[in-house]
Amino acid sequence: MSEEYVQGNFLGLPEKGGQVDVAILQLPYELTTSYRQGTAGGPASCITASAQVELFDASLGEDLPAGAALFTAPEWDAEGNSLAEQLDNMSGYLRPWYAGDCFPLILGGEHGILPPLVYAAQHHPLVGENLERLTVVQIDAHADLREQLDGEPYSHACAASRSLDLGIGQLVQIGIRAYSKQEAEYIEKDQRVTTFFAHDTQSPSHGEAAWLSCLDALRNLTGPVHLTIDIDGLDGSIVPATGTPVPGGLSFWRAAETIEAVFSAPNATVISADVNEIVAQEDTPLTQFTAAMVAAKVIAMQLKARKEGRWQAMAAQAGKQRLAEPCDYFRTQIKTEIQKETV
Ligand SMILES: [Mn+2]
Repeated sequence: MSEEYVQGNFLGLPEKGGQVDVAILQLPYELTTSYRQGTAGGPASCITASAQVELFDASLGEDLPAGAALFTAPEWDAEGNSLAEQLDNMSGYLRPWYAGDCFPLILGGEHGILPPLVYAAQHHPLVGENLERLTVVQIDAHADLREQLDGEPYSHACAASRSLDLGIGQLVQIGIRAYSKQEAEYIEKDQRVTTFFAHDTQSPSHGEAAWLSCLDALRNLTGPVHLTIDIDGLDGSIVPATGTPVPGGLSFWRAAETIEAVFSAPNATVISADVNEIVAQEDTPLTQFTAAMVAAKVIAMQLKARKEGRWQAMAAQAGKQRLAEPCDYFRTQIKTEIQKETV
């Protein structure tokens, strides 16, 4: 714990005036989590649990924040009367954080935050309004490649397929172990999707070779990357309160190695990350603490990438106060889909 612990700030770290190098943005969004509810309180519980995370990261070789300015923004206020309006509001809220001057780390909230996040990320200078340039690396138990779940195409179970619909160039999935036949066929068929299944990487007999080839693939990524970490990608035993905990997942160290590999890729730039499906566990804070450790690892590796020249600010510091941009993409989209169905 830092000596001047500040309540409500990630890791309790004090802020540095108006400067923002890493922005911690909380999206307590919950609409479609299927098995268990509680993602709305997740981000705040993760901030609270982060008080117990050690500031020293061995790979960074320093205590966080290592001279950088962390800013924990007030929670997104979850406004919007419909699903489409909420998605638009989230996207509009995130967009100014993609100016290229800082690194946004988003805490969720259910995985349904991914499509509005990707829509906002297209405005990052390295993406330049062309989502084909963007690679999404997804840690998850689920493929999230469904067409719809219970009739809802923007369900958390469709987060990856909707992101592909938005036009991202590449999707790399890690930890996947719960998926449908239709999703398996999608993975087979769509050239943009590379999946490292848990039955390979976590296999007691051949897991090590599969894991090393996964890390290799990550280090060979090129261009802008968004890292989306559904905490249910980690083994259910360390995130038991998340919406749908699944056995057979990544150990904490495999999640950490994934983060290290993505950030160390010499020809890629990680432009943002999210840690989602965080749920406050009540008997012990294990789930939110695991999420906080994962988020702290992301920050440590971002600062290391900065130090080693793999991340540079591409715009002047825009400070803490950022006005949401109007966005009506999802309202237009969802209307169009409803019209299509009724025709
Ligand atoms: Mn997911």
